[in-house]
Amino acid sequence: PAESPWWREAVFYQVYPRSFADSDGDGVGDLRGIIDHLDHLADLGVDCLWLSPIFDSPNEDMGYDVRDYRAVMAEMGTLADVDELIAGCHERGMRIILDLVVNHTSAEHEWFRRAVADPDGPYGRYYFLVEGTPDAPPNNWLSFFSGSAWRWLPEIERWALHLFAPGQMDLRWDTPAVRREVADIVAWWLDRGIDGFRLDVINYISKPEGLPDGNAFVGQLMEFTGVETYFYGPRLGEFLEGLRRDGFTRRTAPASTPRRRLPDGTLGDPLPPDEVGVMVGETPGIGVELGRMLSAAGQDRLDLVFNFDVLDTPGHTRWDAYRYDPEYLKRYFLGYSSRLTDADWLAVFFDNHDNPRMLSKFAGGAESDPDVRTAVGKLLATIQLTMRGTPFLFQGQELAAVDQAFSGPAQMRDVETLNRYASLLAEGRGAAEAWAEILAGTRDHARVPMRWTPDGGFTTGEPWLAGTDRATGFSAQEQAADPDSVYSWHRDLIRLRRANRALTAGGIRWVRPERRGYLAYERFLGDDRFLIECNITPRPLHRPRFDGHVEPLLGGPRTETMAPWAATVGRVR
Ligand code: TEU
Repeated sequence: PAESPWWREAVFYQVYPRSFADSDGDGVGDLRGIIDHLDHLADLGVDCLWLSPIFDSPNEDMGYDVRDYRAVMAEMGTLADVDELIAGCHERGMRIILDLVVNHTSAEHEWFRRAVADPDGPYGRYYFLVEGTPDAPPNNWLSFFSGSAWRWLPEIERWALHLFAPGQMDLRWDTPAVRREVADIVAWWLDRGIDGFRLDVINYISKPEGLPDGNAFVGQLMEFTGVETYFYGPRLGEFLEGLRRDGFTRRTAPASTPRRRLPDGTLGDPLPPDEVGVMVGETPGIGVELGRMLSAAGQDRLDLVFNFDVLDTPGHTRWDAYRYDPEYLKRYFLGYSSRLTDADWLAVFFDNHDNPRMLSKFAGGAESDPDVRTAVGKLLATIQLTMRGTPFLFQGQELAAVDQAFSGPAQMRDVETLNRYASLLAEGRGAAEAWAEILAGTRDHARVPMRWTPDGGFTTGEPWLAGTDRATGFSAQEQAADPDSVYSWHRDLIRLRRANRALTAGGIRWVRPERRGYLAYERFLGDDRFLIECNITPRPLHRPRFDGHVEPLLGGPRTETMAPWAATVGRVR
């Protein structure tokens, strides 16, 4: 492919601003903190930042409940800080996208306040406000954060829909004014120089006429009654095409554009503005085929989708304290990547702010041994950064971040976690059993502050959420200084990708997939061929013969036996 779009060859890096770096000592990460650490990200070599929400919010769901889309959350800074951050990224050859949460708004958003003040007025149609009686909600849908998805508003004697927290009110996308409002928000931010958005639960936005009940069995299976009625709703494609057409096509010259980053990592002149801001869809429940319908090239809908199937071994959820089956990850990629045509493209992610760390899921507690932690951190980075697709790193992965040894619910901050704990107790589960489930799956594992220095370095105050990891050698300062660290491995791999398009735009060919514990493939483009080999087991692994001379690039020579969790990258001559 002569010139694939920039986001097919980019490495994305998700910043969770609340926990990245706090510059003013209030214990909450802020935009100035990100600006102060841009060189860490530029040195790592990532191409595009994705910031979890920074808009004004009461933080019932840590910014995923927006009160004003054109104002910055007070704890995080100001619009001037955003402008400085955008310029700082572009100057370093990086793009930046924000997190657009428009399946719902905060109940404190002006639109919702106006809707409640006049439910039969224009803003009443922005939300699902259903007349009824307090004893019977309109249907059997459940919220993802425990309890019914309906909230009774006595002052107007109506039920209001909230798929998430009671303060996250679902928008009615079938109301044209809502679609126009969202398109205007997108265009407003693109004019400021943003390069696109990650779109929060964007596949939920088209609810079916009549809001029918969910199938009780499916609800029990999926743990969320009703989800099958709206997770790929009747007008989803239409709404996405409209949002792209009316919002994401750049309408004026942005304040700045990213400088071109050359194959050797040096910086060139600013690029011309992208025709369209990138659209990355967070699409829980969307599998391979539906994902292709939403994101195949030429669809004019989304550019990339997150496929959640990678996160949990089949038959398990993040709550049941299982340890991930690495053979499943191999089957996932074998299956998924073998189903994609050139028109399709995979977003490759293992971690985000909603899930425990894949390193801990893989290592199953053995990561308390720093050598295992380092090996598994490098192994996952190798797969993620050489797999055919666009890698999305989550902050901390470059430091081999792990799950936390939280000791009780008082340490939790996540609304999903706290609601689930309360509902487990209400169901009569013992406190110890309920806590074990929460400890296994809480989103707070991934939300603890970045470790910049051996003694922390995130804040000079009390962090809003305290991490428990004190292991020596895994702060950014220590990792960046160690050529054999997980950080250096990420940086070296990203440099290798940038210098060799076989590793980004190239094809993929699996090597001896039948060999248990051995995950290996070639990446190739023209005469360039690379061999990636991984031992996805905690035991030594005998490497099969390989026809061709392999020049070692990362992880050392092609020994006959691979150490536990070892990964190697070589050029095939
Ligand atoms: O996440 C939606 C989502 O898929 C997860 O919340 C998942 O449904 C939930 O954890 C149940 O397993 C997005 C954001 O990433 C998340 O942080 C927000 O809480 C949520 O939407 C609501 O905005």
